[in-house]
Amino acid sequence: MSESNSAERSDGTDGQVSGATVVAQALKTQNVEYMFGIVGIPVTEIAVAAQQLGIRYVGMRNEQAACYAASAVGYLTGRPGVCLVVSGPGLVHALGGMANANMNCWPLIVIGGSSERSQETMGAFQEFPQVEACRLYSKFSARPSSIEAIPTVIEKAVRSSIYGRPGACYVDIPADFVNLQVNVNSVKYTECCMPPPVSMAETSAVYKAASVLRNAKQPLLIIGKGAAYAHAEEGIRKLVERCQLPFLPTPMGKGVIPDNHPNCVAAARSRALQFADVIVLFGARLNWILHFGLPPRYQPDVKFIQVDICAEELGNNVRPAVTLLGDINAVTKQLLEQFDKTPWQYPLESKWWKTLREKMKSNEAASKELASQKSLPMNYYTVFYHVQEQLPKDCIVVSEGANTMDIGRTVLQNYLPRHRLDAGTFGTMGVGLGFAIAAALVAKDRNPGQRVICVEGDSAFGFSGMEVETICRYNLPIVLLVVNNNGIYQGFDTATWKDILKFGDATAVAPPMCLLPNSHYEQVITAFGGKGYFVQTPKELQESLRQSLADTTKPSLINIMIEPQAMRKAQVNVVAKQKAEMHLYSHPPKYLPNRTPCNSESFFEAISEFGTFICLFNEYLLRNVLGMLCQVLRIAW
Ligand SMILES: Cc1ncc(C[n+]2csc(CCOP(=O)(O)OP(=O)(O)O)c2C)c(N)n1
Ligand SMILES: [Mg+2]
Repeated sequence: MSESNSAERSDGTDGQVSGATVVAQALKTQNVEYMFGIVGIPVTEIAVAAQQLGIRYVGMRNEQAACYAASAVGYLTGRPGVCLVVSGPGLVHALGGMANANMNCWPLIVIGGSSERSQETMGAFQEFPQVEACRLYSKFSARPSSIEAIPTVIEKAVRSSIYGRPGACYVDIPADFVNLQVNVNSVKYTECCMPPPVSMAETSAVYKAASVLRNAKQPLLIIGKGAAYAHAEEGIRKLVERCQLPFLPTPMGKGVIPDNHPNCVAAARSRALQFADVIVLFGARLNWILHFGLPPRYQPDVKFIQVDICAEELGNNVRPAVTLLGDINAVTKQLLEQFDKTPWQYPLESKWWKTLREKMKSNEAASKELASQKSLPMNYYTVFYHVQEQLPKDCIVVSEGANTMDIGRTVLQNYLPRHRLDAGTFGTMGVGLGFAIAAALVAKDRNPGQRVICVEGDSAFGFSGMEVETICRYNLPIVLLVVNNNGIYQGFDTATWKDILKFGDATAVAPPMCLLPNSHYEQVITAFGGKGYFVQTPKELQESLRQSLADTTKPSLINIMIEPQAMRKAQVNVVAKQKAEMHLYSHPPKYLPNRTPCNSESFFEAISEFGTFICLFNEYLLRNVLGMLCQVLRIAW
């Protein structure tokens, strides 16, 4: 591997350079642009050295959020961001971010300070087996053997994070390296690693895939975030339009082709999955988000064509009809070549298209009906329809929560690739503010004027809420929306909350999903100089959104009060209903009073990946709470 001497580049005085500067210079040589973290012993000097070399340093309020932010930079730019953490607890906090990045297949570098090597096993300050701890959460985890070895290890970490399936990598820097000086000429900086090599699928497999697709009666393309990461938007759009195929984005695949494209069948998601006979997966895994590719959510004989960068992914949970191993962008072009040679178009007047269109129409009508409800407090749909009306087309949407994220995803449109970040494959709450911070930094540098809209459930917001201070400190172009239903999935209004408390201490009687009703989250941002709004009506929501988007001088937070018992819309879904009934009646909740099965359709409906679970949960919640209240009332009687 070629190396370049650093003599002119390092800032060593008297021909000496510190370990901290070597770390920073090695990262700079690998084109790392952003570093997030929290300083302390022994990494403060690394952050300072990084800043001196032109790496942007963002001080966060918790390493978890810092790690989420660094990983989002990796997804958005294709170059890993760095998360810098102190030893022991700092590193442990970052593990959540590493796990999340690895699950999402996003590149990330974590640099952890660690206790001095001479004190190892002695109970040193914040001593922890960091390299071992990171192995489970990363693709590569190592400690350089000397200061001179730091550049090679950092190059390997950066390369590993972006080659093959992207992921998290860890580099451990012992405290005694940080301030130790070595001769500047003894450190060689490994050149910036090359961009990942582009691999293509076997020609025979491409040919077979095209043939399977041509013979499909009810085809469907599924576009995952792997396609977004691979910048495959142009090719996939051409394929969709040339062959007139229906497509479905996964949550973060949204925007690879705009959501308002006529071939997008997101509004008929369950129907499309359940009856497709050939499904092409572009960078989308058959995990829980896609119901494992298995019946009853799919036809038992559905033919999957899997396009993925990772060989180990091919064949997970199903036996695919065709596997196309390679870079998604390159493989899409290979497929397009087949349809260039022998053009083919799926008939737009087919029964399949008709079914999908009808289903989309009825689902959209049901959402619109809910959105138009005038009752107060507002429901989710009313809120999101008003947000959608004012959402800038090029904004980045960050979202987390359960109902907030799931319903929001169906209403809030994405028109551009890599413009949606959410709880992702790991379903992690707490990612929102870190992601928004990363997206806003990248936006500020590359698309000045672009806004980040961060749509948070009230519970989700709480996980990393103190990052509002970070947002204000760096004056980032973020509008935070907290969709406040006083709880996790659902909550109670103030009067009910007070009634519950009459029966005992909150730890004994408050349902576990409750949060304090009527919380004024907007005051969190005003504490730091941002603009806060407390809204209860559509008019207040519209006005606060208008003002927040018009004000480019400071970030804002809109706390939107909604009906605490608001739910997703009802839909007839026999599968979910059966599953829910089977589960509930074989696992009766503890407080369940004897009663006949509830036949309300609404509890058993599911339209997206959280659907079945949420339905079960709503039913569970209702039964528990009602049952518990009955019990409590009986006792009080
Ligand atoms: C790190 C983590 N902890 C806990 C959970 C479990 N969980 C799933 S969604 C959720 C919060 C949902 O409430 P909220 O954000 O208020 O959204 P809502 O459904 O009320 O709109 C929680 C705690 C999780 N997914 N991740
Ligand atoms: Mg909530």
